[in-house]
Parts: sequence; C-alpha cells; structure tokens
Amino acid sequence: MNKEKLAQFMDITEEIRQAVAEGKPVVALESTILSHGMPYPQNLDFAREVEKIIRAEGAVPATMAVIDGRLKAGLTEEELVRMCEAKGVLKVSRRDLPIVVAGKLTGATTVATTMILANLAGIRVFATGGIGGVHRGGENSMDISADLQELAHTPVAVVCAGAKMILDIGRTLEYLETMGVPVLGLGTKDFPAFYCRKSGFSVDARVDTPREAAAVLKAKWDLELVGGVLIGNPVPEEYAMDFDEMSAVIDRVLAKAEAAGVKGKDITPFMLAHIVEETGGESLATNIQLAFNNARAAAKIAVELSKM
Ligand code: PSU
Ligand code: MN
Repeated sequence: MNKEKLAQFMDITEEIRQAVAEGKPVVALESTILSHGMPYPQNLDFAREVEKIIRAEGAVPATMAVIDGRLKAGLTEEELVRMCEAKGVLKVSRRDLPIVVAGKLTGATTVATTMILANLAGIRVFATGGIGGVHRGGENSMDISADLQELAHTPVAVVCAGAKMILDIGRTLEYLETMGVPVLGLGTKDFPAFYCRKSGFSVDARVDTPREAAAVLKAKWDLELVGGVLIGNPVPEEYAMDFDEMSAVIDRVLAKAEAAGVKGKDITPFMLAHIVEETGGESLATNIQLAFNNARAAAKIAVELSKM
C-alpha cells in the first residue's frame, strides 16, 4: 500500500517509521495477549517489560492495536494502559478488521491481525506467546484459527513458544505444511507445547542460532515465496510445567468450556483464564516468562536479519 493511502488508516510512531526506513531491527508485538490473554495489572507490567527486553537487544518494539478505528504500530503509555485495562476492547482477527475500522472501535490484535499490521508497517519479525491453530475436535467444528491462513499469506516471521495443548497440535502442523509454512525449532527438533518444552511432534528444521533462523527468512523472501515462517522457541527449563499435569488441567478446562457452551473466538480467552485459576497462577508466571524469552529471541533474529 502506498504511504498516502496507508496514512489514511494507520499511525506509525516516528521511531518505528525511521527504524523501518533505515533497515534497523524492529519487533512487532500483539495486543490480544494483553487484553484477552493475561489479567490486569500483570499484563501492564508484562507489556512494559517486554518492550524493554527488545530494546536491550538493540531492536525497536512495535506493539500493535486498533484504537478508535485507527491502526496503530507503537502505542503511547496511555494507549498501552487502555489495552491492558481492556474495557470494551474487542478481539480483532482478520475478519473483524474492517468492522472495527469502519465503526471507529477499539480492539486488540491477534497473531493474524498483528501480522497484517506489521506487514503494512514494513516489519518482518514478530514475537508472541502462543499461536492459534486447529482446535481439538476441529475436524468436526472446523474451528481453525485465522492465524494459520495468515502465516500462509503474509510475510512475517512469528516467534512463539509453540501451541497450547488446548489445540490439536498434530493437525495444526499438518495444516501449516499444506499451506507451505516452514516451522523451525530454535535449539530443538520438537515443536514446543507452550507451557511445556515438547509436544511430541517434530518441526521441519532445527536452527541453533538467531542467525540461522534469519537465513531461512531471507532465503524464503529472496525466493519470493509468499507467506511467513513459524519459529518455535521452547519455554526456559526453569519455568516449564509438567506435561501430564498440564494435560489433565486442560482436559478439565475443556470440559468446563463445553459445559458452558463457549464457542468460537471466546474459547481461547476462556481457556487461558481458567487455566490460570486451576494452576493457582503458576501458568501465568510461565506464560509471562515464555513471552519474554520469545521477545529476546525475536529481537536477536531481527538484528541478524537487518545485517543480511
Ligand atoms: N494463545 C495464547 N495466548 C493468546 C492467544 C493464543 O496462548 O493470547 C491469542 C493470540 O492473539 C492468537 C489468538 O492469535 O488468541 C487466537 O485466537 P483464535 O483461535 O480465536 O484465532
Ligand atoms: Mn477459532
């Protein structure tokens, strides 16, 4: 999109605009993780700290959101507080974007929408916690996150701690294969399972350094292959949770969601809130630490990519 047209819809902070123009490293961040993924006020401390971590690695953070119908790359302190308080903040995936823009509404961006905004702003690397995917029972419900289609089409690399066991990880990876999305493991051959370091499913390739990961991104885009790359970065050992214990928690919470009739876009936020409750906050601490770890890795990858 040309600059004049983009300016009709989007506000990009001067710092981000300049960094992108000069080819400096920038890391996109989503806001659904803040508004619908973590409780207030822990989400606000998290949001500030994650930006610091990216800066410490020599990259510029770019938190995405839609505020009063304006697309935002980079938020002011006031805007960050508004997203974290989350009063009347919608969850905005690709299909919702024109509706919140036309209605001048405020919404948090999912992985899919953050990729769209990052691409509009010229940002190639994005750090998050976990991605959406094929839900368990998705072969019947057809509940497949728009995040997967976005990875197929939009040229942004997403650094995540894998996918939660609330999803069908096997089918999520099959879907990504069909859509031609490379799945890399940072220091691992095993696709991580968010709270746990291993899912039992393999990635397509293990990369051991941020430089190796950046080289795959560069090759993909130099070849003009459409779409993104998914990079799985396991939660640090000291914060990882027990696989069997987490499986049991998730089974219980899934049963609760089913009994309550929770469907569609409300499932993920419902699950996250109830998992925190069931684990007595331990899962929140893990969630925060794995997201910090992803921000650090994404910043390092963005730095390497900017040198290539
Ligand atoms: N997984 C998490 N935390 C999150 C999400 C997923 O562990 O906050 C959010 C992300 O923004 C992701 C979205 O893009 O949920 C997926 O929602 P859906 O399945 O409705 O597409
Ligand atoms: Mn869904």
